Amino acid sequence: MGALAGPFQEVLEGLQRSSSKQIPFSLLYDDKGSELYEQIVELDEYYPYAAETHLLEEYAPLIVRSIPADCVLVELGCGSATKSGYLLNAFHSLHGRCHYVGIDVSQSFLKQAHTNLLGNVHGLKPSSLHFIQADYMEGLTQARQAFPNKLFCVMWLGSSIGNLVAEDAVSFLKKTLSIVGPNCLLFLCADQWKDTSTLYKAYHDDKGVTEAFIKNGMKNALALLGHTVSKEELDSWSYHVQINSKLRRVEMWVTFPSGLCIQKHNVHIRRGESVLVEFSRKFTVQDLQELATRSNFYIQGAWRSGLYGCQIL
Ligand code: AVI
Repeated sequence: MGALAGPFQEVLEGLQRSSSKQIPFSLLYDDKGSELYEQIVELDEYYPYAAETHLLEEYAPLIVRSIPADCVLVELGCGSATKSGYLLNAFHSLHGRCHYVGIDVSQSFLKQAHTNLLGNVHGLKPSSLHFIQADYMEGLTQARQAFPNKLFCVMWLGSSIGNLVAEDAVSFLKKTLSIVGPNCLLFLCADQWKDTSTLYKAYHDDKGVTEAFIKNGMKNALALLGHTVSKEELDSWSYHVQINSKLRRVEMWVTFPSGLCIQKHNVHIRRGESVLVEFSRKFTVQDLQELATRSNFYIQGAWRSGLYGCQIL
């Protein structure tokens, strides 16, 4: 989907296609969607959140040894900074100091991050914490202006890179590099490609929370085109998850049994047609090598959770 178009244009472009209809995943995160996402990360089946938390909790002391002491830790989409807190704690214990910039669009998340970090990182001074309410690139630009000569370690947790197609992921990382400068470090969390059954269950949970999350995103897309979705209509849609091994991604689709026509915008969804609402890419080590190379980074260290605990690649 076009990186520069606004959401309305992106929805139009994605739904006016005669086949492979799609909507932008950003529409998933309105207030209701964000609430549902908070429930998703608590689900037993949704392993990525717990796995990443475990990895950071357990191995932060090892990970931070790769980050120079004078680095400013800059976090994209910091949320409440629960997971990054483990890294900050370890970094602060190792170096006796830690400068941090949290970037998020949500002011309430920034407040929570501030409280959590001060509570969880022993000895951290309030003056070492900075918060910027902005989108990622604007936030990075402001952070660079605030600390013009500092080495940055940009942290992007949460496996959100998986919600971008390969080209967009490369553009994103290149843009990051161009804003923060050639010597920056990147700490990126990405989910591993794994067995189909684990992947399927993580996105097709028994309680139907992910289904509600995806249908809500679809509803938001149609609302942008002026179509209000009733409860009956929403209930008539079916949700399905497809594991696309070729593209190494989990795809989340909504099917319209009776079709849908929004004449005013020339949108025609046929009976039984499906719309791709979200995908989540899962990576092999080789995929990540390729991503790094194409984005002008090189991999200095990697930590992977698995059957044998954490492995350094
Ligand atoms: C935010 N992102 C990393 C989640 C994922 O796993 O791709 C979004 C999500 N969609 C359904 N469940 C979780």
